[in-house]
Amino acid sequence: MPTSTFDPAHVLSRTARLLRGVAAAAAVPVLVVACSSNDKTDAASATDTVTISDQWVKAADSGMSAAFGDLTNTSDTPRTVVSATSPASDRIELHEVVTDANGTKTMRPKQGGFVIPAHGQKRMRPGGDHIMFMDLHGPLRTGSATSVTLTFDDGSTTTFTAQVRDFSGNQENYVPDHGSGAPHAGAQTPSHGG
Ligand SMILES: [Cu+2]
Repeated sequence: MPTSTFDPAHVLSRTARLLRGVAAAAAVPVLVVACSSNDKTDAASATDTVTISDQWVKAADSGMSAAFGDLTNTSDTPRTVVSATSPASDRIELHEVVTDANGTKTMRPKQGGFVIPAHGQKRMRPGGDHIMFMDLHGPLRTGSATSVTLTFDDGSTTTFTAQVRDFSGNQENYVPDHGSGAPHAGAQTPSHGG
């Protein structure tokens, strides 16, 4: 009758192999974690990857004004400016300018905000997209400066300072302000007899 022999050495080596197996299995998720935390450098907030240059604000005594400049995105991910604030105005909108069949330029809130392409630029210029100050607290005098804070789609923000400059061109109409009945075409826009 064969007796089953209890061999402590054998059991130990089996246990050691099992433990090595567990350790090998555990090593896989550790590597995955290491990779994903590495990838996080690509997902840096817009604050770190979007810069502005040539920024300025149009001088105005009261009412409306606008801020302009070039936004540059150095990341692999498109970024979107979704809103803006400034101590100069409680009500700020992101505007675009559209031209109707008569050549009349009109500005209106830009749906979806300002997209800055990956490794690209978003230009904000008179006659094009701009940061609209709807209701100034007080005069914006030439030579002074005001700060503007942009909020991005990832919730991060960036604040820049813009010099106030004289600028008299591109006096576009504003869509919601259609009650006045007085067409107000830009200086270079041909009259359409309205
Ligand atoms: Cu505007």
